[in-house]
Amino acid sequence: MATERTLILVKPDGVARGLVGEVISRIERKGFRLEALELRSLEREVAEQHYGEHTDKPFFADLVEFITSGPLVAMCVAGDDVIVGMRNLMGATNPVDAVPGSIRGDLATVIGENIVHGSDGLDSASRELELFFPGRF
Ligand code: IDP
Ligand code: MG
Repeated sequence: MATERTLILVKPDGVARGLVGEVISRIERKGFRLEALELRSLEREVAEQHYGEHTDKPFFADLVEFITSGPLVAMCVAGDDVIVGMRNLMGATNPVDAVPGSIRGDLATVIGENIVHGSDGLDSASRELELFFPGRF
């Protein structure tokens, strides 16, 4: 068991649908802690850096377009094994495969609008937290 931090986003679809409270509530009920929270829009450059690993994917342009399409909520979430814990709370990337009980399994239907982002490892967590909350963690 390790205490970790991760970057969680409620993406523009989640904000537009009024699901910020729902997502935060699930995070808090699980026992994870909010250490930073901000409602903001993403500049294209930040979005492209955030999703840098997907630059060559066919869906990259749509992904950047979508994540910059409206306000999102960025959070630093901390807790025991929070990186994998949040990935489990979120559910599979494609809501079709996400189990009921998970955020994507309960609340989303299509892969392009799957409500939440969560860092997928220690390295991406520190890189993404630095991108969204420079110098704070
Ligand atoms: P993750 O969000 O579960 O970590 P990634 O593979 O890192 O999933 O992909 C980032 C985001 O890009 C996904 O959350 C999803 O919104 C979108 N995405 C991933 N794969 C596809 C795809 O095949 N078509 C369209 N969008 C995709
Ligand atoms: Mg990912």
